[in-house]
Amino acid sequence: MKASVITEVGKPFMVVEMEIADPIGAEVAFDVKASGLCHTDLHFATTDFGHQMPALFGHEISGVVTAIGPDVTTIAVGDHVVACLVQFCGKCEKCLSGKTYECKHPEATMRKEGQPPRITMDGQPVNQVMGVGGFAEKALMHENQLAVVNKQIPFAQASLIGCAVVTGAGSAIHAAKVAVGDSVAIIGTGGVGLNTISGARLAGARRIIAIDIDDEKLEAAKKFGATDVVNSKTVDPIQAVKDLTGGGVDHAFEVIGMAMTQKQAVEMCGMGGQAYFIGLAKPGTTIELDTSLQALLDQKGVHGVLMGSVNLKADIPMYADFYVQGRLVLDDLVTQEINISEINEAYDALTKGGIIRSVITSF
Ligand code: CXF
Ligand code: ZN
Repeated sequence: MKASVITEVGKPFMVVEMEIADPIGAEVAFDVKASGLCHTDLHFATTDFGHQMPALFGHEISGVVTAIGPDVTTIAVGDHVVACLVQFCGKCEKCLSGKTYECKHPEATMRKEGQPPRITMDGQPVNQVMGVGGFAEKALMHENQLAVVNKQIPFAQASLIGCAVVTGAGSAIHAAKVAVGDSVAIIGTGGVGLNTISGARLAGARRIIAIDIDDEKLEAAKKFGATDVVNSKTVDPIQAVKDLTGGGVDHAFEVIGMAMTQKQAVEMCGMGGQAYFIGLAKPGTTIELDTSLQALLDQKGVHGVLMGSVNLKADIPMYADFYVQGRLVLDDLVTQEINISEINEAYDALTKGGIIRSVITSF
């Protein structure tokens, strides 16, 4: 099959031929119909996070099931599926208490030592990053990482549910448990930030303040449900949020992954407000916080959020239904559809701005 590999951190993506095995156990094989270019894969390809090379990235995919292993119970041939990078065993106490995103045995979704590799290149195993490996024509994954979705949702839109939507919307709905009437600020209105806005709207937030340095992105944020927009290039975002809310928000989401904006998120919270770090920051990023008497009086909280605290088997089909019912904006997230050979150019364009998501739909 055709696939796009990274052989060394800092090297470009390169289209190559790979071999993919047949499903065994609880594995599902499917034709990839759409594969989104999430910013995380660019981080992983350009900064050393310790991924074994050669690596097959791509974790935002949808497709049609072609074969299943003998132990698969939740998915059938012909189903439309969306993948998610959250790996869970379904048996540990975390999974059984409903926190699959904190699973103690994520390795249960991978083949064991001694079993033949799922994916190879020139006979050598390829690292299927986070169990997905979506920059390829075909995929082979554990059924726990796949959800079956409504066939009415187009593949490009469906693929984005697997990461941008669950991460963004889930941060508001599940991690923050935004309640009807709450006030919310979102710093960074890229693919994930726009979905945080959607999640806050679905949860009934009264005030949804979008913050970015790009007026075009802020205009887009209004379509997703932002009630107010703040350009932090021209005004101080902390003061602006305090002015709009009479003291600060109930929930502030940082979706960029930078120390400066993480600190802003904490500072724009009102009394009892909670800050959520969603964006992936470079290794070693730190912030300083005032932990004196004021911290006790403010009663704020700071949380790291992984993948919007998603329970993927329940949440992904739910978001697909919301889209089909016209209650979740996804069409405006797909900026362009590309060929698998155009990943490098598409990531360059993402870095320069003007792109929300590029989605591979041809191979
Ligand atoms: C990432 C953030 C860093 C850990 C893996 C998941 N989120 C989405 O791309
Ligand atoms: Zn992602």
